[in-house]
Amino acid sequence: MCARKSAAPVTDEISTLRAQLENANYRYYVEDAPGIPDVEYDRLLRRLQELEAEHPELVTADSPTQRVGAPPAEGFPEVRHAVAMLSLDNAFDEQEVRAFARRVAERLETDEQSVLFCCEPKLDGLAVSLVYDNGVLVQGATRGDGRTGEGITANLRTLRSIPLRLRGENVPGLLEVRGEVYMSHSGFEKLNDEARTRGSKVFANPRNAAAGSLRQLDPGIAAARPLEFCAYQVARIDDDYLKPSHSALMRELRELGFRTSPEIDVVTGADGLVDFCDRMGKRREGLDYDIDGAVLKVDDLRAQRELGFVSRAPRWAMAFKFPAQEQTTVIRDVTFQVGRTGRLTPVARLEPVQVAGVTVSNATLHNMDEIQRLDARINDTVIVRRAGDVIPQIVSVIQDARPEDARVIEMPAQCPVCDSSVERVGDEVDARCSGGLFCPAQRKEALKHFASRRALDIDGLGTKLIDALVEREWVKTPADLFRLEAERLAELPRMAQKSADNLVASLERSRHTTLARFIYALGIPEVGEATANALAQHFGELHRVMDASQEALEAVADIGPVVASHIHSFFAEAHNRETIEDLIRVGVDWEEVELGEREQPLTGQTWVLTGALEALTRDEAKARLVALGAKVSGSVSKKTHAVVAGDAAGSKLEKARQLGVTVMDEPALLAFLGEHETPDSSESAS
Ligand code: JCF
Repeated sequence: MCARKSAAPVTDEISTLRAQLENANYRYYVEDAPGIPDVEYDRLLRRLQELEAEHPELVTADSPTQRVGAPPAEGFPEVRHAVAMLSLDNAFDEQEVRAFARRVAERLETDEQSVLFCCEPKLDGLAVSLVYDNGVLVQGATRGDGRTGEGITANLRTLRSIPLRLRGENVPGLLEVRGEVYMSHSGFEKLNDEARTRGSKVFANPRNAAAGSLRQLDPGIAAARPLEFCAYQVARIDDDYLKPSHSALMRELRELGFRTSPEIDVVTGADGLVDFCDRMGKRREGLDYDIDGAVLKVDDLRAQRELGFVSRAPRWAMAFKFPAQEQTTVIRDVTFQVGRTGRLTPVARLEPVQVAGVTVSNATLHNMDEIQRLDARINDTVIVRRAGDVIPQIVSVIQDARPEDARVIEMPAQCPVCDSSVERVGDEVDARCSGGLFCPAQRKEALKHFASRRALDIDGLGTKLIDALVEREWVKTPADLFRLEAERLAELPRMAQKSADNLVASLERSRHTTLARFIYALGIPEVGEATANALAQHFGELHRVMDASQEALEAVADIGPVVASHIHSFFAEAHNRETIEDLIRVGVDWEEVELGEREQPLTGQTWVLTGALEALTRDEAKARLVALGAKVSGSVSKKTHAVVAGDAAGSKLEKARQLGVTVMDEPALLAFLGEHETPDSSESAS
């Protein structure tokens, strides 16, 4: 016998659950501060679904359960917008932004520097409009042509950042809100990762992913996509809710439960506008979503009414557009670049094109697999994309534009630099030039590695200089570097006598190094800093490493058979042994690593601690790092080896991220210390 519960407690539980879930949504999506853990959210949602399944008469349109799995619609109904969805006029540079401020001030017959503007980043998504009747979401629609859009209410209901019911006691009888639906970079990456795992199609960019998701007839699909909504405009609202300014209305929208841009700012006059656009340009790379400019609005709503519209666009707003990040161009040729280990990388030579203010004429194609994935051929028209300071990428090939004379891209049989044969080992994706150090390209890269900061650290010996030295054949092997004379160096173009002297001085300094750095500098495939360190500590002496058997190498901690065989074959090559003897002949040396007093794992490294640690005090953490040979410093630079970031880490963490310095949290630090500490080192730390 199952006793039916009386209706009242169920109704209560349902409304409590709904309130808890909506609160959690609000905290998560609007305030960016999750109130409850995801598992708890899921538990509450499941409980509500259960109760509603038992009591279908209690299901309401605004219940959080209605965000998912509503039945598929039959095409989308047309929705006529009561107030047209406007387009904005564009400004492409500072001058046009200033002209906007001037026009506004003239029409308002006021001083240009006294007009307040409400500004925000321009999200690169899809505009939608939401209608609330007595606080309940009753309709959601796309922009369409501005007059008529598609009713996609069921899809929009699945977005947790769209309130199904407005918050608060006192909600307007009618509210129409506009905003942008978009996908964050992290959501997009996750979605594409999942698609890759399943073997299904990946989306080209977050905007396409968002658009594709909203166009699905099955709201279950939209529900599974990480879509977000950000409100930016009120189209209709009861008169008594009107505010004096746009920025005040935006604050009101937040109170009612909408997410608005956290970057929103009220600025003064043309200078304020220009400054805001500059700031957004700099912020752009750091944001987790795509923006394509900034939206600038006259803040005072009476002034907005006075200004009115010209044809379809308001006189009181302007979209400042960043230069486009994508352009189309043509692949004129594909050449192959040879790396340090002989790896051949295909590079597309493009018809030069301006992308975001920079001329792009090359783009990497990564490897033959990528060429196949893109189905790219020479003479194809392609879309190139430049994001921040990364190497330009080919996004896609416009297959319809393929000309008759398009040519298939093939891996050359001979190295384009030294003509040695190109080999593909086993099932490796990469093809390699077999020329080794006879190949000038490999020689250049090997020298760059040899001189790099973590190897011999030769200050002032940069890429261009190495290229020049190899091309003139002044330098063929690393040892030749130490035979360079200042007088000769000064003959190079753009090389002053002083720079030549400095370079010789820094070569002199770099001559004295450590065994670990020396081994690392040799550029043995698969031998990074850690392995070089391990070898130096284990064998203590270079000739013992050079003569070690495969088995002896495998006995070193963390060296497996593959790395051991790379090391063994490297030292088996006569020309590699000659290079080493030659380096010793020109005076490269290091202090002997004495047994028992060997180099510490962190010797030569600078670490930075920031934020609050829990398990360790700062002093303890510092002492343990110092015991391993590290220097602990208070400021982050590009020479910093790693930053340990505790709770509430601030600017140092940010700087580390900008510089690409390794960042560890406290658990990672503890694991690292646990791995590297020996009874010796922990003793000296305490
Ligand atoms: O972020 C946007 N894409 C965006 C578009 C922001 C706004 O404040 C907008 C907009 C389109 C029209 N405001 C209007 C009036």
